[in-house]
Amino acid sequence: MKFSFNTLFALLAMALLVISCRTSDMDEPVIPTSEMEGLIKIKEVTNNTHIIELYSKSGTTALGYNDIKLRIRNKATGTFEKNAVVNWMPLMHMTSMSHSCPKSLVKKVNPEGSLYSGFIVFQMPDNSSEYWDLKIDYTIGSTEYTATTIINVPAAGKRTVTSFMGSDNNRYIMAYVEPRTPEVKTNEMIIGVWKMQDMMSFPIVDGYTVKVDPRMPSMGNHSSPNNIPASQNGPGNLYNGKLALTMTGYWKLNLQLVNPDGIVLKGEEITETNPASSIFFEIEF
Ligand SMILES: [Cu+2]
Repeated sequence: MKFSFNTLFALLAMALLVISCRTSDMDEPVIPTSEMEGLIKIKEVTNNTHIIELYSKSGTTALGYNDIKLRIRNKATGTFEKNAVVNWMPLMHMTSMSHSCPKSLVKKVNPEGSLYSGFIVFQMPDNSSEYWDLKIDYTIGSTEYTATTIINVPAAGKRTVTSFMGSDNNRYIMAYVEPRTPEVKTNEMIIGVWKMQDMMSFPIVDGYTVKVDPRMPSMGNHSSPNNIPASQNGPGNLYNGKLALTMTGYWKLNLQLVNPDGIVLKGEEITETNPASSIFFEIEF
């Protein structure tokens, strides 16, 4: 058998290709690309063992409801941890005190994937002397890890979260969740309602109703037909309703929070003499 120089060269090239593929596989582990689709990295948080990558659709964090994803890369192996049990605690450090905000549990997006997901509702913006941070505690096997990072929550032009005292003397937080991209139609609407139990715990409120009256203040304060108040399809869930938008522009979504007994805890009906409710969201599209 006779090897030509060209055959030898081709074999060598193939061998190199296989080696280089293997190497890059180890650096960037294969993960279902679908779970990362549409996500932009917010930032990386580093501790001694891991780099935690935080993601959102916009690549930023904002006042109000935030859908946040994360994955945990092992510094030593370069692979993403798939079996972590993750908890998080957002904390606002104010000059006089500290407090948390409404948040979900952190869950795996796909059982075989490496992405974790949850939401956090920042109810107030940061400023030059007061800031938010996020403490991420996670367990892999029996080992506990932690990492903390500062989260930017800039003041916003439109109101998408409201915090108030109800007539039952409970403090509530309500946040606009969907539609993120409103359209001229009857939109599926999602709103979150939480009670401030204390500075650190903000459980979801069950069994209430949120009445929404969308108005266009610049056009005679007209409303829209066929809105449906937001309610839960089960305890512990966000609230679903219908939001009818008949044209593009600025809309004020006037709100009323109603308890299971039908008592309005906060917010007023819109009438000839009352153009706006004391609690509302704002959208413009
Ligand atoms: Cu605060």
